[in-house]
Amino acid sequence: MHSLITEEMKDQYREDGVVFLKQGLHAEWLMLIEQGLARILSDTGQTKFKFYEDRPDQFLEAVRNMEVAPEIATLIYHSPIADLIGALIDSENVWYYSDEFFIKDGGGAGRTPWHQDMPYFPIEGEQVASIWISLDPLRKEECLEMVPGSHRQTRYDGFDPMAVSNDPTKPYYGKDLPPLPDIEAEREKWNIVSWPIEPGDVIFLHPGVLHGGGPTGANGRRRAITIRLYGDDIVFAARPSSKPYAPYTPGLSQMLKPGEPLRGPWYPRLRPLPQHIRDGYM
Ligand SMILES: O=C(O)CCC(=O)C(=O)O
Repeated sequence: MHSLITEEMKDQYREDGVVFLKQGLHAEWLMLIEQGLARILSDTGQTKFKFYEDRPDQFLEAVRNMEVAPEIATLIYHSPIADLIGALIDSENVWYYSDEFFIKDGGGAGRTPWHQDMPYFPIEGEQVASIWISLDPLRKEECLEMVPGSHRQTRYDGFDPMAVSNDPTKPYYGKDLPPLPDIEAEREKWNIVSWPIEPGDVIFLHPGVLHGGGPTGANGRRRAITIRLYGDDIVFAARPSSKPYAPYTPGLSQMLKPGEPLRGPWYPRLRPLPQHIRDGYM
């Protein structure tokens, strides 16, 4: 458990699904993320998804970097991130769900479309949180933006990542859930929060919360990583089979039935720190 996480923050997380923590992460962990990012960018085996195929700006996404960058694995096992999230979601057991770089570089990079993460993730439960970390100082308009409390309201379909250039609300599954509202077109109707960011500041976010990412200014740079962890009450939940789960976890639906605790080779345990990880340096 972690002393930076107060009872008020836990209440706020349950209520809003969004908590801002000023200087939650030491500069040495940021240096490790930067080293991991350099490896990811030069690793041709790691897929970098370009959000806006038709635009010159660089907006790339890379997922499950822990599996290919030892720097990110070290961060996830050994930094205070798992302790911070464990305290926030009130779970002594903490597992890794995924991590994701969102890299906006070269100036003038576009928005991350508004969405909730839960429709993409084959999970249900409350004890789950993402920590969003930017390596670069950001203006409020460039930050991650969120609608507090929306994790307790309507669950919308996802957006289709292949269609963001033309229609950032185009439904991902087009099946059981209502399509995303066009929040960007009606910003004044929504209670949107964000903050100016200094490196070291972090945002905790429930994956059911509506969120989107600010664009960067002409010379802006916004290299962010989100790390998603979960606790005891998270179970496997099926999603429409027309699309793969995000991130890809082939074989998962063959191993687990809906409602079973989310355990499997994709989801290493982080807390308590497993003995084989401890043995590596003790
Ligand atoms: O950084 C961004 O622009 C998007 C982040 C995001 O969607 C997430 O952390 O789930």
